[in-house]
Amino acid sequence: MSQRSRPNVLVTGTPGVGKTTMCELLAEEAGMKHINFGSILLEGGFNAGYNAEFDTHDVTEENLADACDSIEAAMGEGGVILDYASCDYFPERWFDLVVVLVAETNSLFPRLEARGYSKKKVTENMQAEIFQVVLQDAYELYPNVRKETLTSNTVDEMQENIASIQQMLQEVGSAAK
Ligand code: DAT
Repeated sequence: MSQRSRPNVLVTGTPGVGKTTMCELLAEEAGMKHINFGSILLEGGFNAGYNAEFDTHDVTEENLADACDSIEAAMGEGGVILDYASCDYFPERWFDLVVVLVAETNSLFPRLEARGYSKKKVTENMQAEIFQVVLQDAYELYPNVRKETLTSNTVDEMQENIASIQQMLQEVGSAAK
């Protein structure tokens, strides 16, 4: 049973949809703790080194398990916004709300290009968004948690999303799981 006093939310979605930008603002407004899981993998050394072919850091199952262990205490305390482009390894018991951010291809493409991603990496991420890979994973993996899909094409939409997530967090509370 969950002992946390405040709800946790997972914010997931394809790279570039706007997770980190929104999570930083949400954390500030709501007085929550923002955990960027990608940064934990990189900065905490939970990776198997840079892979030039795929322009990314390789991450093993053991790395993921260790990185999850490293945030277990914070998740147990509650009031966490967990931000990551995949949700495969996070236990359902961590979350009171799961938000999948999505963006139109016209919005996403220039954001990925602006990051200096290789053509291959831009294409992979565009395809992942079009085929709703992360969205489908989230809806399959967390059957018992409230899930919402929010579009993040414009700054106005991002601000609306921040307000509606705060409302949803009040509605879900930190249900015992
Ligand atoms: P993610 O964390 O999902 O990879 P990000 O927050 O780093 O994405 O955002 C990628 C880029 O897009 C960044 O330059 C900020 C911009 N951006 C994010 N959300 C946006 C929005 N709703 N409207 C316009 N630009 C946005």
